[in-house]
Amino acid sequence: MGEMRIMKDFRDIPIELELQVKEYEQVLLSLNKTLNNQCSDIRKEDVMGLEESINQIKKGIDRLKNLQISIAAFGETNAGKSALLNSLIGHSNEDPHAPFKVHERINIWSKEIECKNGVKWHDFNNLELILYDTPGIGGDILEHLDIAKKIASESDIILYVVWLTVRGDLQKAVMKELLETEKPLIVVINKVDTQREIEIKATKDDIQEKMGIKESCFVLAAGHPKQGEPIIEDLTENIFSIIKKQNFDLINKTIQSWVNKGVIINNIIADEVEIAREARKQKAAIIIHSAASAASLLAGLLAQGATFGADTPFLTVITIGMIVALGTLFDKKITKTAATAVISQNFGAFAGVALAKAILGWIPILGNFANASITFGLHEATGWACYLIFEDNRDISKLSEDEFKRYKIRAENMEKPNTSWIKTLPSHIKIQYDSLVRKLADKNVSDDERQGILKEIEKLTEPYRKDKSDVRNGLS
Ligand SMILES: Nc1nc2c(ncn2[C@@H]2O[C@H](COP(=O)(O)OP(=O)(O)OP(=O)(O)O)[C@@H](O)[C@H]2O)c(=O)[nH]1
Ligand SMILES: [Mg+2]
Repeated sequence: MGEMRIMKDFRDIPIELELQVKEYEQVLLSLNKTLNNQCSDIRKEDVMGLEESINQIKKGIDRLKNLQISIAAFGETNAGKSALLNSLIGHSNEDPHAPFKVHERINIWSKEIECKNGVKWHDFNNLELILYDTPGIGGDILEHLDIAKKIASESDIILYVVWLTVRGDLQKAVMKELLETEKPLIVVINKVDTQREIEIKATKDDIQEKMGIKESCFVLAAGHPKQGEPIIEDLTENIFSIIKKQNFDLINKTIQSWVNKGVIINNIIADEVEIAREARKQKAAIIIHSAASAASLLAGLLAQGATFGADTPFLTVITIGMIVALGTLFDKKITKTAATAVISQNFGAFAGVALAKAILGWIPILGNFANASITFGLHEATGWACYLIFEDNRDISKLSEDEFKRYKIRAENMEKPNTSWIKTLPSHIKIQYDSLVRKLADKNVSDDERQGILKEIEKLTEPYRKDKSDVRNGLS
């Protein structure tokens, strides 16, 4: 019965570990996503902090995946350490292949073999438990104490094996030393088959009183009783509960601190990105608004009978200028060809082929065909569709007409920055703004100059933009 329960506990450890690992991997995934999506708006120190957290969490996950916990039996000579370890791994001491040698301490322990006696006790997927024997202390060979202490110092859990009372000062001093390392320590009162209850209690009281060890740290055992089966169930259970409660937690604690750090930086970066994104959206709004205004201005003039030469695609240059300027916001260099392709597909899709051709100047303008407000609307829709395409990091020259249409629908439904503040600009600024928009519509202005004008508009209106107050609005 007891053995069954122990095995069940044992099996739970890898399951818990796996769940834990999955959780950390999830965090890692989102941190990596942030790292990979980083833009120039993120501060370098934040990126570095994030990288460090990611590396540390990775290390922690590796530790959890290859979890190896070492357990050392420590104590005075003849306490039954080696026999106890053999019992734990299911070997009888009479078995010539038993890995831990009973009564072979002399000449066996030397510096060369000191830490190499580990024997695998259990191996469950990602969790290995390794048992280590140590030479008994308090015997004739002084060197044994150093070797035993070294092995203990490298182990995760210490089984301090005693038989009868801890008599000498040496044992007490060493036990104190081990306790100070704050490693989990189990005091195994061994060979209980040879002791009466009163003797066991005396041993326990003696240690408890002198060393101040908690009741819960004591375990009774008989690794190699004269008669019957070894008594090792409590010990096994105790070790498992320590592994579950302490070692696992220790590693978790380390990882968790990095997870926390990573998540904090992640949030800082997310804020930085959001602020940058919102600022970019506002810049896009002023570019789109100015270009649309310039285009509708032109359309209005055309409607009133102005002629610029029927073969000149005047509206196209403004639209191209708008798309190129929007691309610049996303560090994208958009070619005139690519922009023209977008316009032809887009306008065709949005406004019908005939109107598109008219606006593009590919067919002669007839009367008031080019309506100012339709032109404004088309430019706005095109601008925001391009904005979304750039934001999605898509190549505008590789989008199908259907995809353009979908972007157009998204653009129509998206929350766009309110540009009504342009109307309420201080009058001296408004005069400059209107003059720049007129320049934008001037067919004698070169493409480069048009980009310069858009930049100028951006700068001129920057102090009056309304993005600072509602940074978080409309962000997914
Ligand atoms: N009655 C009884 N005898 C035991 C028990 N465990 C070990 N012994 C005997 O105690 C003696 C010492 O056992 P070891 O396992 O060699 O003791 P140890 O602590 O490894 O000793 P060193 O290696 O010298 O430090 C052997 O004769 C074992 O048969 C037990 O649970 N009950
Ligand atoms: Mg031994």
